[in-house]
Amino acid sequence: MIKLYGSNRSRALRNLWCLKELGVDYERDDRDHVSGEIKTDAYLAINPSGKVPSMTDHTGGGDVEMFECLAINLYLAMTYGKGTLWPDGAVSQADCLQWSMFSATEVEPHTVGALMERIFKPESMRDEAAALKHLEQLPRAFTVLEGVLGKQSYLCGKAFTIADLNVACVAASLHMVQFDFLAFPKVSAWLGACSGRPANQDVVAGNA
Ligand SMILES: N[C@@H](CCC(=O)N[C@@H](CS)C(=O)NCC(=O)O)C(=O)O
Repeated sequence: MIKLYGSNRSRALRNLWCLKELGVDYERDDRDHVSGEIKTDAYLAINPSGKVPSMTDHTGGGDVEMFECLAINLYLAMTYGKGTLWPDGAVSQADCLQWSMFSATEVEPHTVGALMERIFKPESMRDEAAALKHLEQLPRAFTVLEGVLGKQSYLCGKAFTIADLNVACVAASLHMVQFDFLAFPKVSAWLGACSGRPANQDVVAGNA
């Protein structure tokens, strides 16, 4: 059985979306990352960085322990989503890795940076100039996405894959800081289509 660690207030939501897309059974351990529950020795043995999410998978006697939400999603897609979330063929599979790394390195540092400065830091510590600096970096990445999505419906072609999920779950947080998608109509429509999928809507509604 798969076990996912992390509350609905954390990046575990990204893995829940993936699990729901795949329709596989899983257990939850919804420990909160603002408590000491993720710094215990038992938990640190699973995730030495003391963060959530983490995932274990003992299906069929296996012994998988993982952290890093986007890598967990890649594992889940590779293992349980062959031919759907994990497309056939080395080129499409490499594309999934490319977009997941793009999400983690070109998009997420700036989404998180902006969210920290506008929402998550205590009000007295927020820095609007730093938030704007992060937001100013994003058009470069979104111009890349706009170009690809101008030619095809999804990042790897005609079908929704883990590439879309791993980029959309990061980009979607920008709605919390009122990022203006006006200059990126293709990205905006694609993000709406990804976020509106029943699996994600289920997670957003708290049914996970
Ligand atoms: N790169 C990690 C980041 C994980 C992360 O920062 N998780 C937050 C919750 S969303 C956390 O556990 N924070 C607690 C801490 O930093 O001590 C991932 O993408 O999974």
